Amino acid sequence: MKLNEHLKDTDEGIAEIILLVADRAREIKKAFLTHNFNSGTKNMFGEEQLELDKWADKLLIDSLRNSDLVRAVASEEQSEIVEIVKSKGEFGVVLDPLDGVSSVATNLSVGTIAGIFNEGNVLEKGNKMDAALYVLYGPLTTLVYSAKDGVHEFVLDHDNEFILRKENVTLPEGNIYSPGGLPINYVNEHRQFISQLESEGYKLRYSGSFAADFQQILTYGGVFSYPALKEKPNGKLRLLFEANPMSFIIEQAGGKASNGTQRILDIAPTAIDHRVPLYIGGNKPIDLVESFFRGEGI
Ligand code: P6P
Repeated sequence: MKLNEHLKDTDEGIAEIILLVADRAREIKKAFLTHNFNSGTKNMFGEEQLELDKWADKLLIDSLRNSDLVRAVASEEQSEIVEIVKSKGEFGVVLDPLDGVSSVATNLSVGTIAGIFNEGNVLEKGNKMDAALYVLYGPLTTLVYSAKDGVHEFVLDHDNEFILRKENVTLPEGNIYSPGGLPINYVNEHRQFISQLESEGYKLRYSGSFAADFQQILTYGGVFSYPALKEKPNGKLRLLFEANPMSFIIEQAGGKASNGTQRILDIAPTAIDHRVPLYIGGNKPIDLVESFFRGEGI
């Protein structure tokens, strides 16, 4: 089944935005060979922007602007919200055009992450999100989406069509842990959590590309974490562009996402560059880490 067929019962505007991102992903996939060099600029987080970052950001924002569906876009690569004043549409889109792009240099998988709000306020809590998706550019190019009707995975085939690979994906019980941040900077509760996982035989898999590491958790089960660190109490990952869309998806797949004390989707964004400590994966490890932050421990 093709992606557009699978979306036939989804809200028309949401379906069109998902298909738009899928269409641009076909172009992004081809661009890795030609746009992979430094742009000499930095994003609002002070991170080096590859030409690819800026090119993919412009490609997606221009398409969303021209769709006449979207009123506002918040992108990891834009320091302000892009207001599309003339749009007839009301949707809001949050976007990480190319997450983990530094991994392109080592030919590891990278992703495009997006969240969609029916009402255009892109600073809404994630629990107001109406759909989320990510494209993973790896040995295969896959697209995973949810529009509150389960999680569904598609793969780009030889005819450049996204074909259904797995419907109603659910998070299995598993023992992968994907720990971001340097151990030397761990806070005590996180250190206790990680050593408990290791004592239970969890296996470390970490690539430095959130979408790729998330895919491993969704496929094999376990937990991804980018925690509060001694020097970075809010961790590294961005609430709007990374944590919320993937937390929406993991909950639809039967998992959980927390900052250690609170459900990610219930956190009110304070600004577009809001960062959060992130634990995302199976109920068991998420409940465990929250018990450590409550001081209950094992
Ligand atoms: P580190 C990429 O820049 C990113 O935002 C996520 O994709 C990834 O999980 C994280 O940062 C990697 O951070 O500190 O391990 O390089």
